Amino acid sequence: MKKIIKNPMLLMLGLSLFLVNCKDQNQGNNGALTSNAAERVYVAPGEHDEYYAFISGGFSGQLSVYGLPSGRLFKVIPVFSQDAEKAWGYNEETKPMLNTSHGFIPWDDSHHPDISQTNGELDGRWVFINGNNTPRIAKIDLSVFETTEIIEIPNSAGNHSSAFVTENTEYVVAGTRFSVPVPQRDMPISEYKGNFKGALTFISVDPEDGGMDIKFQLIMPGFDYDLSHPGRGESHGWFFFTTYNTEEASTLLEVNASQNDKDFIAAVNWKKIEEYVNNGGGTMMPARYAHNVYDDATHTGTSTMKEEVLVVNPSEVPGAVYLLPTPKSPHGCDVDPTGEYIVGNGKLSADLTVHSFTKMMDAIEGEKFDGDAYGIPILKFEDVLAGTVSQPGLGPLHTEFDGKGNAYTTFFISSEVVKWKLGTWEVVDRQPCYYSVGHLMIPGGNSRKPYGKYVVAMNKITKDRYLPTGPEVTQSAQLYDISGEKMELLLDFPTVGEPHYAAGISADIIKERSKKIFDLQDNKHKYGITSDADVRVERDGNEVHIYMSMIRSHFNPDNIEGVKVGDKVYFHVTNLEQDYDVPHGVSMIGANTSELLIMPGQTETFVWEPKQPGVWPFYCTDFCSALHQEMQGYVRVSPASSNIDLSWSLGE
Ligand code: RUQ
Ligand code: CUA
Repeated sequence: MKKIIKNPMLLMLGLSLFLVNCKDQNQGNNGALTSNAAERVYVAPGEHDEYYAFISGGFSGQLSVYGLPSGRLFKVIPVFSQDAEKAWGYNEETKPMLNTSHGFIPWDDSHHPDISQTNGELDGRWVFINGNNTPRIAKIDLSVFETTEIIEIPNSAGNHSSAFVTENTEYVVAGTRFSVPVPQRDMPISEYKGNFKGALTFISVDPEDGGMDIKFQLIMPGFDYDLSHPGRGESHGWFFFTTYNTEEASTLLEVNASQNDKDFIAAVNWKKIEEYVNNGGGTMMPARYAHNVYDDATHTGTSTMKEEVLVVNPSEVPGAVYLLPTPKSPHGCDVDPTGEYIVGNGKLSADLTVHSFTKMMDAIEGEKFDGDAYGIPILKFEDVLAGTVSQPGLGPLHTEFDGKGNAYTTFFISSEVVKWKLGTWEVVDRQPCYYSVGHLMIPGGNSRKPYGKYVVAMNKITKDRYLPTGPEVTQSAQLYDISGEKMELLLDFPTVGEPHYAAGISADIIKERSKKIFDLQDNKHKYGITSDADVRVERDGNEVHIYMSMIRSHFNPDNIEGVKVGDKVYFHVTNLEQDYDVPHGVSMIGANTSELLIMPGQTETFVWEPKQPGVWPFYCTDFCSALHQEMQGYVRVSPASSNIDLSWSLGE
């Protein structure tokens, strides 16, 4: 029997949850709510917000788009989960996007969005986000606000230290949370130690079209890799990952993974490994993973199954990986805008640990090691330590930066945001969160140039903050003004799903590039049409293909006969509109799918398998004009044995 050692921090955890609960009772203290807070978040009707905020949906699998400072929700972009509103994962065009080596997986747990960068500054081209559960990285194109690529990550599990980009978006990086057998195989769980491995995956991003491809996987020891961030400036070329469970426990981790006084931040010199790989280094290993790409010209996704991946062991590239001791089960791993400071947010530590990149390089140079783990040199804690913020709060999770020399850390247990100074490590301000804050986000906070005007804190628990909605109440975000010495709470707004990380950017960078329509002449959809002259219905065995158009306020054709029970009826519907903000919808009674919502110039397809003879209506689901209610049609379905010819018409 293993002796279970009670950890004092775990006791504190319980105690402070109790404190949080007590605080609820005395609610009514709104923190630093100043009298003109409403004015400062008020965006007048017709006016635009200053920033976009892309807030992850956690277990919803999606990404929401908000405006700041108003907190208004503009859109939920479907990423990993089917979305009936937009037919994502329901129409034939987007089903391939949710394909994986495990088959069609229409859900995931999405945590950490990150916006593409050029020279360490946000360029607003794409947002990347991770799917934790069935490891995937998605790319959202910010000219259309749609998911246009998803790549599955083999040899990975609980893809959590993801999806963060390097300074020029050379790579989007995905680290495994759970170590697993690599390659996957049937083996006793008790043989975890030394046998399970943690893959850190570097996915290259094409500078022109953003195309993703796994460049290499670094096969690390069997720790848990929790979060990561890129180096920048001087430290560009390095990537930092927090680890916990360096004990390599496979059971009762709340105790067994809290034994070591220090875990590590793993520092990875990806430039060095890239060079090694470019010169033919690494080993190709069999691995099945899906790569799904949505083509804007064909408006269609394609899923390709890949069969191998390039793996690299740290021992093959001496000098590429080092371990920085960091107390105690660190969660967030955050790098300041200069690239000098690497903050390890030790969940179970009373102090915040900050490492220095310069000192790390000196220690490497001087070969001052403190042993190794599976051959990876461990640097001495004192040699790499820049400083500690002492006793700033309980349960530090994540840190962001304002670009003015300040850092802001969230404390889950003591439920607050704490502002402290880089270099002097003194705490200068603290504000409560309502309640149990996880991540926080300063627009541009993960770049060389943060916009240090607001911080958004994302809370796990809201209890009494809003009207109750049964046992499940909303999660929330809170907006603080950080332009002055003291943080000021301005606004509380509910979120979709559970927000983890978010990414914010000046609206000006994105809004000019936002697409208004798809050019009909560029529509290369296999079943698309560019005018009413091409409208038709074709039979191919028991498949019926309807080439249909839609324009205010009719479908063409709107009467179809000759369909039979047992047919598979494909509605390929093209929206002929070329006006901004005029989508049409289409839905069919008894169709085992959602409606389609088709943008101007776009073609989408749904399948209907009629089960009963009759005359069945379809209609437009999006209120498109004064005669929207007239936008409807009929399909006559005859018994399987009938010999009624296919025919179609409009206005006859
Ligand atoms: S992790 S708080 Cu993915 Cu911190 Cu959410
Ligand atoms: Cu078209 Cu409503």
